[in-house]
Amino acid sequence: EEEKRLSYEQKLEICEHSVAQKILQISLEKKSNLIVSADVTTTQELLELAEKVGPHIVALKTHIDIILDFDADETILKLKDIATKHNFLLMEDRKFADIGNTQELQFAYGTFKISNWADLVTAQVIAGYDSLDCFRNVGVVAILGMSSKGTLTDRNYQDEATKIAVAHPNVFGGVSQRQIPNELLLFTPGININTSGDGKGQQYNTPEHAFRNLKTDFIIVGRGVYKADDAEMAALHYKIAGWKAYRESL
Ligand code: 5FU
Repeated sequence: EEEKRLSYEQKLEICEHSVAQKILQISLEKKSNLIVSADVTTTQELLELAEKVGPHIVALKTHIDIILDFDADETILKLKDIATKHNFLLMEDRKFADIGNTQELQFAYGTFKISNWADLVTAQVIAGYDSLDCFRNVGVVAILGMSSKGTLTDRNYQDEATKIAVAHPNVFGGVSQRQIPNELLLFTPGININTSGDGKGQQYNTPEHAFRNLKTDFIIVGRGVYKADDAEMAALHYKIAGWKAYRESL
């Protein structure tokens, strides 16, 4: 079942979703396949990190509900300006996991109004195909497999989840620690060059593993960047390592 790794140019030909097209174009323009996970807890830290890593990334991944002082104008308008300036997308890692009607409310209402600003969101597919219908005007990255020790996303779950992801027009990508079909873009978290775990169940691999063995399209790095003494240098380092590993996997 192993498929040949396609280049970003080849993926542009087969991945028709508008968000897939956008992120692939940004990759080629910036020679980057790096997504930084901005798991910081204040608006100031979020904006400062976005400014620093912005030139090196294709997307900034957020967990917007961990921001202590969230404010639609202060947090989101400013983040959007930085994203426009440095040409990256906003990926909200909400991991929706409910029935369609509830997800529709969580997506558009409440404090965070994710539908107003996110270019792409993550969603579980545990509730089935129809639960993904609500994600209009956004790209969905389906959670197919998780990076943590003991995850329940075994081979059978992943195969069934992948069928839904491939079939649903709102879905253009998947998160996994395994290779997935070429019509989806693969996003791989659990990447860190300096350590193999965090003592809380997270398991890390290198960019080389992700590109060579999983044939991933994008690596997601959190603490490896935002905990570094110099987050900008760390982002540059992961960007270069990711691009080199991609080129070598072709
Ligand atoms: F779907 C997943 C997964 O399987 N593993 C993850 O680690 C998502 N993540 C997210 O990527 C997680 O919620 C963090 O936001 C980020 C990884 O951060 P780290 O600091 O690089 O471990």
